[in-house]
Amino acid sequence: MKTSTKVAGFVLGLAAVFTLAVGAGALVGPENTTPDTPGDGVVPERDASVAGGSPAGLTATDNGYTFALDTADVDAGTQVPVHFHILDSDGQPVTRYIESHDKQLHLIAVRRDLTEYAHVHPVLDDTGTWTVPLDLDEAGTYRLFADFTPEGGKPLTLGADLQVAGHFDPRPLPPPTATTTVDGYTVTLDGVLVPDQASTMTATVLRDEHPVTDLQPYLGAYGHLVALRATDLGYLHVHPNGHPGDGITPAGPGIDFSVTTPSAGDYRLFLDFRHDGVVRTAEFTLTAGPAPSTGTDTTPAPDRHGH
Ligand SMILES: [Cu+2]
Repeated sequence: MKTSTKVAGFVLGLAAVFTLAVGAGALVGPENTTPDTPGDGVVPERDASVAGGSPAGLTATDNGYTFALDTADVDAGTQVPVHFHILDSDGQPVTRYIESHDKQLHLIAVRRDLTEYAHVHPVLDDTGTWTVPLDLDEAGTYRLFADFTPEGGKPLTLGADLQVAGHFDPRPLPPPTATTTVDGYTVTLDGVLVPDQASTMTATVLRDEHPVTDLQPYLGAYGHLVALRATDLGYLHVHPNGHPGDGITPAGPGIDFSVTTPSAGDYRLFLDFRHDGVVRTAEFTLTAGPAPSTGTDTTPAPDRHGH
């Protein structure tokens, strides 16, 4: 069948470009730096909304696509069914997507005070309705990020708010810390976030103080790092340098990421990693300081008086 052949071509093309990018160590920055025209063999274009500009996820509509929640408010509870659509510029539900990291769409849900984080994978029906059960025991306003690539479009991350009714106890942003524990694992995030510059961050995973060297791939990577800017929940999704099975990337204890933060300020970072068959999330607060003012700036200042 012609259509499926074409789709297979797209997917193969995407896989090829993706592999090349990883091989060159170029998989840097947010997920939406993946190619916008998979299969064409063109050099991937970076999303201009990220490099040196705004992070993703700050709007519900971008590039003609809209993230529309069927219901914008629900009662607190466990496994609350959430339905939504991705609409095209004609208001029609999108039914065809290009897979990225094994999924057609990744949904991140986080309460706006940067607690209650979840990264889940909704199910699509053939009318274009996405459905996912979310644990929303804690009331408050949640930011939902839909991270996807529509067939024939570029990768996008759109954001929308979901109001969860009930008694709301906002919590302050946890103080900056580069080390955190989850389920007996201690994870340290080394490196310095510098606004507008790529910096290498290394997550090191210990279990009961022993280095973990048999991390398992989760959605095609040893780690998925989501960074949210504390002020507005601007969204960065970063994947590690290297990938499982490339012969050079170790399965821990260290996972290297190349992170470019869009501005100075506080960020909450969520690292998903898989070990012993369980995906866990380590959470950090880091502050991106001002760029170093001495010695490192090799960019000549623009000559405003030039004649
Ligand atoms: Cu995902």
